[in-house]
Amino acid sequence: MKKKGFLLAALMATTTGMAQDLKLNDLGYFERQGVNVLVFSNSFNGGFNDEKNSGIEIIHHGVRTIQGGAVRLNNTPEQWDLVPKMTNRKVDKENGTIEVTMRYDDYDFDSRVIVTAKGKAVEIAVWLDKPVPEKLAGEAGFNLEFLPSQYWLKTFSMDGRLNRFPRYATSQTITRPNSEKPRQFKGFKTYDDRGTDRFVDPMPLETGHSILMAADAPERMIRISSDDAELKLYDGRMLAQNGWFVLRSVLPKGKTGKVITWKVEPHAIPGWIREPNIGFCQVGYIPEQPKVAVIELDKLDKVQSTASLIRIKDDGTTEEAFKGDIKPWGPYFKYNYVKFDFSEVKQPGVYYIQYGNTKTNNFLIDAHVYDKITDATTDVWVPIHMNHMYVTEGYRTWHGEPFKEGYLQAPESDHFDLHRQGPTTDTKYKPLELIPGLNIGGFFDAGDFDIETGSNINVVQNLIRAWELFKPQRDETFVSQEQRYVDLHRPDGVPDILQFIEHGTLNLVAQAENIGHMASTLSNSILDNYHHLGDAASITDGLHYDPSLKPYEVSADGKRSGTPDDMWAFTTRNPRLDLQAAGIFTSAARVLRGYNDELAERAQRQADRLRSEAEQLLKEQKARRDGQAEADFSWMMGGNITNKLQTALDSIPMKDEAYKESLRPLVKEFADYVKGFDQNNPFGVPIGLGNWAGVNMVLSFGIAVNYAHLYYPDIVSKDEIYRVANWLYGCHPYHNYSFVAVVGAARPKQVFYGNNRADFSFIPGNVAPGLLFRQPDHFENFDDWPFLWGQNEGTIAGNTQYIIFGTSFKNLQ
Ligand SMILES: [Ca+2]
Ligand SMILES: [Ca+2]
Ligand SMILES: [Ca+2]
Repeated sequence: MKKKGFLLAALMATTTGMAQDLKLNDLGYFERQGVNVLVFSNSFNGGFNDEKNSGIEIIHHGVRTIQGGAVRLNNTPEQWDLVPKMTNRKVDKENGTIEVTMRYDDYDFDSRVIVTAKGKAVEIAVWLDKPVPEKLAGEAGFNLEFLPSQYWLKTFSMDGRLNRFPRYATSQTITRPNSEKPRQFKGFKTYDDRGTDRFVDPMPLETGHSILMAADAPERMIRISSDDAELKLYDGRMLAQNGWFVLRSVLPKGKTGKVITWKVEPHAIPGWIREPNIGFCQVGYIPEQPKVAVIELDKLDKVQSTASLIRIKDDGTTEEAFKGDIKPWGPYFKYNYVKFDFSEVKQPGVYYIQYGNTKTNNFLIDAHVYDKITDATTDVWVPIHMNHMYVTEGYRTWHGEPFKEGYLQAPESDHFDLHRQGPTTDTKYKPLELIPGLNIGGFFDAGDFDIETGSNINVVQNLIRAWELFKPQRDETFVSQEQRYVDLHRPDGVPDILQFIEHGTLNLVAQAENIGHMASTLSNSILDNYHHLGDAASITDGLHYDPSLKPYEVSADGKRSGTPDDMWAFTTRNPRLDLQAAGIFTSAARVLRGYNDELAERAQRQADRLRSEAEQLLKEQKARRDGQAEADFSWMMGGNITNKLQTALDSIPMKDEAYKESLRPLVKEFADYVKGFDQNNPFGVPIGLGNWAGVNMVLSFGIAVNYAHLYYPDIVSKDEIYRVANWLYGCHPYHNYSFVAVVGAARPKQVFYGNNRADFSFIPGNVAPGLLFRQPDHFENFDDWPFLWGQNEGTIAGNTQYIIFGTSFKNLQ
């Protein structure tokens, strides 16, 4: 494998270069044992703006605790504050420096940082070729951000004055005129000033020239000093719950050249070796399946020759049930991997793995371990994400009924969540006119509360697939469309999956009927309520927006308000989306007939109409754009072998034996592809390296393997179906927690990003995106900091995909 060979070379190069001083390694970052200093290996990409993943970053004893090192325009930058575009990055191996040029187009403002290794420290210097623009003087500064969950409750001392990082944000703020606030992304505002025309600005916790952080915690200890600039420490959580602690120095006015110099010295524990991470399936194993733990090791760690499986007996004592050889796999990115195969242990019981001095938590070997893997997702996560309903569980209300005022026609606009409304509405409605009937059914997209039409189509499609193939009869949810009320753990005589299909279909059909075609999304109109953290019912005031009233004023009849918080429907017509919807409507009509005939009828009517209109529109587009539409379409249908096979397998129930036989070469090709992952990486599944971790890809792969085994057990053996379960439930890099909230033996992940996302908690059944890759060689999944959505946010499309994966997987046991 090409990548492996390259990494092996890189590994050897970095290992031999290892010394006590920070050295610039072949991967383009500064390294010493226990400390990595990255300089714009990851740049601010503009996708979701400040994702707390960029700039100068420090990976400290294996944990990325510091990032955001860059010239910034705010004391405590929020997600939608402007981020600098990296215009150049120069790694000078000879002189041990990395130089980065940054630019703010909005202010025609360029700056440079030069980072140089100096013994155990790095020097960070900010250079200006032109003075700071007048408008940014006193605002622009060099910032570095510290992860709150790794620093709170630890000590710091500024110029010898002792203090402690606060567990919760309770420092002081001032307000300043909006005219002094640097522009935010596309001119949006993250805040509601309640008519004061002032914004909130945090005051520093401390100011000085030398700060020592976490002297009480050697893994986090760091010393930063500056002779030429004042250091100010802020708490970013004052403005946004996902803010970090920020250390900054304001750039001096009117100066050019080297304007700020910091010395940054992260402490390294002498001889530090990262604790082995023993990856295994936390949910447990059925007796007959292959059982292989993947052990992730520091590249300087000595490999043990054996590991043991220890049984916990009924009297509480333990015994060694199995001892086996450790088999090397080799380096994969930052770490070295070995495997421990204990497949021959088949006796049901409670076990743990012991490798050297490292013991795992316990897990079960038992025929029933997989029986409940989808229950939390179907009983709790999915119903909580039902929009336009009041959702309750026991004594707890998850959310009230959201968006009672409905949705307005979006005017032409750019949007903060990657949506656009084109120059025409493609509807009969005037901009900002109420489109009736849209506030029904549908599912919240993710940690945000919009209805992404594409995702909602996926949801209905996923649920229909699970229903038609496996008919899950589970009924643990009470759903009343008439009362707009959902109660968890209260059976009502109707299978829940059927009710979820109905709920998704209700919104999609309402879009087709009332808009005339599918909306791209039903989403927030203002950024200030898009970043909402809490009860969905309080995102808007539930009253129709009336521009004739003053802001915050309510009409005498209590039905209208002057607050422009109503949601918008983005209605630019996309005939391909209409075609997808038409497909879903046909399937939904088939499933709903006999349960909700009226809705089935409406779905069928819209399916027929949308299909013929969309085909006509595509034909016209094709004629206009000379083949472009067809090219796009064939690109969509191409895809990789997993998608190609899945599409083919999905047709089997409708086709004859000859069709099934004709697929055999494709299935054989897929079987080789599956086996190929044993050489690609130690975990045997496709691993995504994008800015959103790859759980969807892993689930697609898992579903395809399950179906391939179901239809062609002679080509794809049963042993293959455990790959994805292993990965999801704990056999993966970084840590060994199950990625599915509450599913797992002793250690599922505990912190996710969802609608409850300010709470350092989880919504049961959520599936995390998983391992986020940071360039050039670091995987991570935080379990003490929820707010990194690319690793911790569950999505409605992904979680319903998990339902098919889990349902098909269970059915194969
Ligand atoms: Ca969204
Ligand atoms: Ca039910
Ligand atoms: Ca409103």
